[in-house]
Amino acid sequence: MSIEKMPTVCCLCHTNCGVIAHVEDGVLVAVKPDKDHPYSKGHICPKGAAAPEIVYHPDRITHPLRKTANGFVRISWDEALDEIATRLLEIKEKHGAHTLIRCGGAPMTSAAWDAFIQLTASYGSMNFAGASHLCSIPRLVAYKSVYGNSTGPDYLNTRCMIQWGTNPTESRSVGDSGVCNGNVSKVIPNAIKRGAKLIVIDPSRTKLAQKAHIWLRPIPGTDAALALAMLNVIISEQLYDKDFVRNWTVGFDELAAHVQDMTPEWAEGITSVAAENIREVARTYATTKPGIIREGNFVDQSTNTVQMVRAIGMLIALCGNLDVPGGEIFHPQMKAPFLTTRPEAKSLSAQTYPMFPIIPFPCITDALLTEKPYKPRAMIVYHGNPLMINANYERNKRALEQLDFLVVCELFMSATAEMADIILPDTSEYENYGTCIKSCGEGSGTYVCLQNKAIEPVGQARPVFEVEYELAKRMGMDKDYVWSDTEGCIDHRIRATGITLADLKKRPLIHIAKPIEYKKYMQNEFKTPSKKVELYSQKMKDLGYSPLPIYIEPHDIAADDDYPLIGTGRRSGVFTHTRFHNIPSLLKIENEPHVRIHPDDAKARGIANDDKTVISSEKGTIEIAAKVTDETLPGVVVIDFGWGNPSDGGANMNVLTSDDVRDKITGSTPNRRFRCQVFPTP
Ligand SMILES: Nc1nc2c(c(=O)[nH]1)N[C@H]1C(S)=C(S)[C@@H](COP(=O)(O)OP(=O)(O)OC[C@H]3O[C@@H](n4cnc5c(=O)[nH]c(N)nc54)[C@H](O)[C@@H]3O)O[C@H]1N2
Ligand SMILES: Nc1nc2c(c(=O)[nH]1)N[C@H]1C(S)=C(S)[C@@H](COP(=O)(O)OP(=O)(O)OC[C@H]3O[C@@H](n4cnc5c(=O)[nH]c(N)nc54)[C@H](O)[C@@H]3O)O[C@H]1N2
Ligand code: SF4
Ligand SMILES: [Mo]
Repeated sequence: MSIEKMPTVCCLCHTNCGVIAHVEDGVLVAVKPDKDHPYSKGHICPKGAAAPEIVYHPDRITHPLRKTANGFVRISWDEALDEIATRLLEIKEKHGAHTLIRCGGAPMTSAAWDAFIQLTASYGSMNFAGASHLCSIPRLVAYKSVYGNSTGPDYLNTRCMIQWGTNPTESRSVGDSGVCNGNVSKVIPNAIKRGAKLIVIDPSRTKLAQKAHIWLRPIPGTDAALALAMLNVIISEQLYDKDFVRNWTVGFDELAAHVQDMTPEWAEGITSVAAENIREVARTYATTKPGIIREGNFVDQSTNTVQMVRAIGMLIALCGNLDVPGGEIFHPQMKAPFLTTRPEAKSLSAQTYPMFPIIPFPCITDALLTEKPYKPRAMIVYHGNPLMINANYERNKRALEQLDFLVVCELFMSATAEMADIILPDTSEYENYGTCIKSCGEGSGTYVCLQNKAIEPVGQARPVFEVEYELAKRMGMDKDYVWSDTEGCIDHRIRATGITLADLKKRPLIHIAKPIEYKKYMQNEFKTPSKKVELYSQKMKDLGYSPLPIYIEPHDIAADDDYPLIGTGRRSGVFTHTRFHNIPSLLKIENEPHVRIHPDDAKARGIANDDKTVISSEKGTIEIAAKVTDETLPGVVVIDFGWGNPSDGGANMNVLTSDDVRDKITGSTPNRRFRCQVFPTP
């Protein structure tokens, strides 16, 4: 039998590398890199290559399952769909449509964003939650408040790159950059070869930090002070772009007065980064133009996320690096309205977090436990593992136990799926069509690409949009649908691009953007209330937030005798979040999670490399092996994030994290900073 080779994109992380699915006799036998893909250029990582293991894993959920007193039992699709429709209609009747929550995760394809959105809206609920309070959206809120949108870096023309709390060697995938997982795109090394400066701001000595011309190591959670001190230097030394400030900003005088006392010496006391190094970085960034600043995911998970990122946005704007070659570019965005009905219903958190577009999951935890503003009754989880990834695992578990009805659509028995009443088996990315719309930092702009259907669904797995439509029919809501299956849904979703699924089947990657235009604000202005870059935001003031960016002390700043260490987390290139810790070829590369601990801290506790340790925080305790290394700062321990699903037996770092104190604007929780103590396992 010959092997059919089908171009597609890997959807196992956000990078979406171009790959070739090798199919023999209807079986996915291998996934190989696509050398002709314009951005990933023949890169594949171990996860991508492990796709056949993932698709045919013996633990794949391949039938609808119902929870019974004796565990999960297989049921037919009709039984599953009938039961879901009946229960949801009962709940609506008894408690109201607003008590349904749709929860997602960190989607790598459009389907993963869209599934069950229409159903939830047609039902009458605008309660959408997911991981967004921990991922990218806090940043988006911040950049919107400063200059109307977020940007993508122009690596090809840049002369200075600040990589701020991001670890592209292992992860980093924000669709705009293409700088991820090792060599997927060599944009950073290539820029260095061309003479660009690399500044890394990261408490850990990552591989990237080792390549940096300047490396700053702030104490986790203190970066806002660093950014404000950089503003202080750039303003007091008049290193900013005066024409841009004069013509395109509001609030410069207020900002200048505000940061006047926020000197590098002030920030040194908070961040432990030497004042002279803060000055050097501020001067280098302001004078080596054009420059980019790529902030990583650490900024999202903080009690001061929006104000910290606003300060970073102001650095970009003040130095004249917005929408210029080699700077931070506003990429054209496709408007893709998905909902065909938008009930007037408000989301559960619309009043608490008016600037945040979806519900921060901790609000749902609160509502389940306190019944305020009301008690959610039902939840549909798609492509997410909310029990594992939110701060304060124990509290989340107690909260999810309060639901009357939980439906989880999954590939595997995740910790969240284990709590479900009904589990629906989804098709994997190789068993169904999909699309990714991406913009790339290498100059050629936005493109749409095809996630190709390479094989038929495994077992009884069914494509989610078909399932959603079947449910809508049973609930009398199908009149709201302009599609009834995956193909129809995709065409509806991408119609604003002028491309159809049929086009993509012929040509799996189609660019939809014109060559990049710079300084678009000259014609279009900035999408802020004043139409300028807002260094002072009246809108934020009106909402009761600081109109100027501020440093807010981490809630656990005070030294604590019981929990003297600061804990934070890291991602591994081998896994994605809570996924793949059951895949044999990946476990050969990393077979258990670790805590990285500085030799001084390890010695003081009698901990040697590979020793088992017990880590406790005020929220819980985990057991995990130690890696003794000076990669991490003294006093800071770094835990591998994502382990702890029932199938992997590893430790979940979110047992230790806290949701007590949150970012005032987005409800984000400090999943990257908590106080803890580490002892050797007795
Ligand atoms: N402490 C700490 N917490 C964190 C973070 C951190 O750095 N530290 N990071 C945060 C961030 S940035 C994010 S984005 C979140 C991630 O949060 P999530 O996105 O919720 O985490 P995942 O592990 O990716 O969960 C995805 C689930 O979907 C399932 N799945 C995979 N493919 C499919 C599919 O095709 N169909 C269906 N139906 N299901 C599928 C997987 O089996 C998995 O159980 O975690 C956040 N939490
Ligand atoms: N292999 C793989 N790739 C992934 C993912 C994955 O789970 N696995 N997840 C995807 C997702 S959803 C996301 S959001 C991205 C995240 O990708 P990135 O944004 O690159 O985030 P991380 O890889 O977690 O790296 C964060 C870095 O911030 C540093 N850091 C921690 N605390 C602080 C602090 O207080 N200040 C500063 N300055 N630095 C700090 C850490 O040491 C770490 O090096 O990766 C995506 N790509
Ligand atoms: S980096 Fe790996 S997991 Fe991510 S898209 Fe590429 S091959 Fe897939
Ligand atoms: Mo994320």
